[in-house]
Amino acid sequence: MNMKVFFINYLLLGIVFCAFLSCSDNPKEKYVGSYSFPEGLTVVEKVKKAAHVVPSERQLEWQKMEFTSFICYGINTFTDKEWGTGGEDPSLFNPTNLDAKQWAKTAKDAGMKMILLTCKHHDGFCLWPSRYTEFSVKSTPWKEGKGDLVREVADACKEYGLKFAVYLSPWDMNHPDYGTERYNDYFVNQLTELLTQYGRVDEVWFDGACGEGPNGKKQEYDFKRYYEVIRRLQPEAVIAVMGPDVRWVGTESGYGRDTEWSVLPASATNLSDIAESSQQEAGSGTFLPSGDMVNDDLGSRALLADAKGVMWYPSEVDVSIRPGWYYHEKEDSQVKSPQKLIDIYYSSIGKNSLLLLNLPSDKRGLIHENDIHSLKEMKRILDDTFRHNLLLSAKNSSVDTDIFTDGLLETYWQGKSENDMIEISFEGKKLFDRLVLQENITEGQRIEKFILEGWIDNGWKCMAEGTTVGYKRILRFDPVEVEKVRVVVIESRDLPQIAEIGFYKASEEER
Ligand code: FUL
Repeated sequence: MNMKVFFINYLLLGIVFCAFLSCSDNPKEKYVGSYSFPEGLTVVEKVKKAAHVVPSERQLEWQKMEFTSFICYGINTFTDKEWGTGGEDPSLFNPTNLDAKQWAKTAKDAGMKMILLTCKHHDGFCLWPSRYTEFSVKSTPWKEGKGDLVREVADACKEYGLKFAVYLSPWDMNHPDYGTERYNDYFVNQLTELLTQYGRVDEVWFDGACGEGPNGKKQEYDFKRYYEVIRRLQPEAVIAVMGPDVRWVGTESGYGRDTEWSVLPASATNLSDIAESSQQEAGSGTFLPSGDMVNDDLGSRALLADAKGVMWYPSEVDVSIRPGWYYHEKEDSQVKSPQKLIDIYYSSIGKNSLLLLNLPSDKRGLIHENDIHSLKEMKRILDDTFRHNLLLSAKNSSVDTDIFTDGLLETYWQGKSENDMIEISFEGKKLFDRLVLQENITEGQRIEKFILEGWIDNGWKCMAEGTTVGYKRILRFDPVEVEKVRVVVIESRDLPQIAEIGFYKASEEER
């Protein structure tokens, strides 16, 4: 071979190799938690970068829980109020038959994975005997002041294999230091008690409410300091709502958005803060996502175009099984029906959110029979719907369908372009009206638009359509009987990666 041919051959090989690199999806391109856009990126480049932002380990574990329980309990339970005043007589707190195991069993039986307890609500009353205040269970007749409800719930969670989370209201209507810097010390002391005395804590939930304290002053919360304490003492715990790991969906109705992104634009200041305190690692993650978190559109291409960076900030839907967050006897007849809870399930878990459902315990210290009945029915009916994935009887597919039913995000189909499809043939005609999709979010959230098509009357017809998928998306549509379907990704931030697919026929009792 002469030198010229040798050179040309190598040049060609080089070009082919470079072309391969530039069009292949580099699986190693991952940005944990957040990514700051370099100057001069085009919208398309920004969108592609956003596709490679992935959850931190703690965020991923949190997301996989899907369904969790909130328990609002405290002095309000005994005064029949939603918000207290901080001036209540602690001796009013006197549950007659409190059984934290009944709470844990109820949550476990319903398929929930964690209990979040209101250790202190805005009134300042503590469910544990804090060393730093007398306004707690230790000043009550319950167990002659020797009780510790945080311990009882944490222990019950361990016994039932549930995770445990703490709600500690920064707003405190009782503490005399509220409104001064000393209050931040008090708050950190309380946080430290909760994070060191009860074993593992999986989520810390800070409410956004900031009202006046006993002196009529408002407090400047030192969130950065609070986050540091949590990261140091419980590095696996996510910090929710007023925190860097989990975002409030924006309503308390139980209904999430049709388009729910876990990767959102982040503002400039916020990005430097994130980099500094490194949300990626075990940093404190001080942040401020850009824009209004209750808007309908949180992640469109138009928003990304103006963004300085992006962050993984998934949505949590909190809603109560009753009209109020606390137990009120008059609401015993207003417990949400199983069908309403099922609708909420589809509108939260089925729309890329985690569902945090409040089950307020009553004055006895028990979750009321009516609430348990609704929950049990919800679980029974949903189990019935999702008992059998029709994909298990697929006979032919453009992809090996085993990867879609193994429960693993890490085994997935990757499209060859941003609009690609998977075709599936069943053994004979199948009747169904639910489609479940999951993206491999360990490599990012990408799908922006998809449709489900069925082979009907010798042609492909649209059966259902959706926008974002994320961790989980469930579509409900009128029952159709088909032998062949295809899941078509129409638009995606980068090559789509689908990890799980399910086709189901809903139980008649859902309606
Ligand atoms: C709200 C609070 O004001 C309610 O009392 C309740 O705790 C709910 C979960 O969050 O912001």
